[in-house]
Amino acid sequence: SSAAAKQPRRKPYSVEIRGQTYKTNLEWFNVPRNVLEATSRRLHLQRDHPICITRQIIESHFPPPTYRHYNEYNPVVSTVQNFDSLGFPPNHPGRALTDTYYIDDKTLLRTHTSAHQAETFRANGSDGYLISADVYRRDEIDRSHYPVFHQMEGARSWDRTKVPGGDVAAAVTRDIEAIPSHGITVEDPNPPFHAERNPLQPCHSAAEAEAIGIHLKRSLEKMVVDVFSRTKAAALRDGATLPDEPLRMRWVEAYFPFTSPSWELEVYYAGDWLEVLGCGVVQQSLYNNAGVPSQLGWAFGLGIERIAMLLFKIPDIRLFWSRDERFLSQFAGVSDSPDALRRFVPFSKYPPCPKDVSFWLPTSSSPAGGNPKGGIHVNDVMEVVRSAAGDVVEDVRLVDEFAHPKTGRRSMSFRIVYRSLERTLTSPQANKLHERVRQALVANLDVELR
Ligand code: FA5
Ligand code: MG
Repeated sequence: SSAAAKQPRRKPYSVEIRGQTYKTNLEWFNVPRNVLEATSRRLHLQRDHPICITRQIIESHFPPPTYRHYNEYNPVVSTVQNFDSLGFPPNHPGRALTDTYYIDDKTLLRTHTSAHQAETFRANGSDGYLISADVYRRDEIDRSHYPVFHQMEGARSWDRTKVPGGDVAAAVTRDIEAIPSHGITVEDPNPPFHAERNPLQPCHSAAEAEAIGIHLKRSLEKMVVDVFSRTKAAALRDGATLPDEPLRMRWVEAYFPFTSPSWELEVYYAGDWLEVLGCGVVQQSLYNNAGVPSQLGWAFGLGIERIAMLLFKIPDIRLFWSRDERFLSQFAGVSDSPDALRRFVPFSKYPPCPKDVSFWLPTSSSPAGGNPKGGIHVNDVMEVVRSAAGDVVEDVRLVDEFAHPKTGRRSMSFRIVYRSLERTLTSPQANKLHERVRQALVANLDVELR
């Protein structure tokens, strides 16, 4: 079996995802088994799961009938849905095999809920919508990144044909006045749009874009303020003494191919600014292509895990995937009565086992940085480690990279931190896992261990 372990796992000719069979293209298919298995979990729909509870709390800020809620979209989408329909250029790095999980050259696991914007703008009979779903990205491994996570997309549109004069600014301003004020000062130093950095779209009046931006920002700020007040209330229920730390939020300018102007919202958390969402004024071409050219409005996309980590004080993103009762039981009953919400109590802190691995790259490899054809991309290493050792891997970091001065041969060193969330790893167990990782690196990436 040790010889078998050294063979890279053969790629399947077809895969089943949510009851549907997809033929794979062996040159493109790059979805490891653990990621494939995650497609059936649907944590955002699992009652009393913190991802589901967080979704419900955010949804309560964007209620029907103004916002229609979509929670069942299939994770398998086309490159047109995920990229082209949103204006991503053909050479955008997000399309690379190193960043995205492909079934075949035109079919992939969505990397964001924006993949459903076009079809939802086309079909939606409401002024707005929310889409919650699992999304998939080849990415780094640490306590706030996991290859599968959940996003919520939101959008709100106004219709030119339904307002006098065809300018929606006044209608949007009336809707802003209906948003309850949250009483928190938010840092927002930039102008509502900026000719070079964050341009107004030619089809919008300045007043329209400005009003839409304000409506968007107030709606999201109010949601974040509510999440924080729930965390605070939970702490008080636990009898905790609170550090006198006010909520701090700030808006920063951003870029997305499908919105302009665009922003990201950051929240100050544990000594650092944490990005929780991206958003902006929807590019008019999306409405035009969806057959609703008289509409205009905003869209956002947020990371549900990021909000859930703030809400429950969950320290590690892997915990969301735990089936351990000591994790799940802490949220029992909260889907029905959100006021019963408690902060997460870690079962115990198990000791970390850091281990290094160094290897020579295959001589055919390209220069540093790696390209998907010849070289080794850091994301490829991340994935081999995760596939070989599973969720016991807490963190993987490139710690050294150099070329041999004589031979030019390249070497990489990674530090892998093993730490179970559920038990203490014994030293033989950690060694065994690390050996499995080392052999998997050889088998899958053709490296030579140093
Ligand atoms: C997007 O995915 C855009 N689709 C967001 C958007 C929607 C913009 C609509 C404009 C209009 P981004 O890649 O920044 O953007 O991801 C959005 C959020 O998802 C981030 O702010 C973060 O909260 C969360 N997120 C991103 N990567 C990860 C990850 N690996 N693990 C957990 N959460 C993540
Ligand atoms: Mg971002």
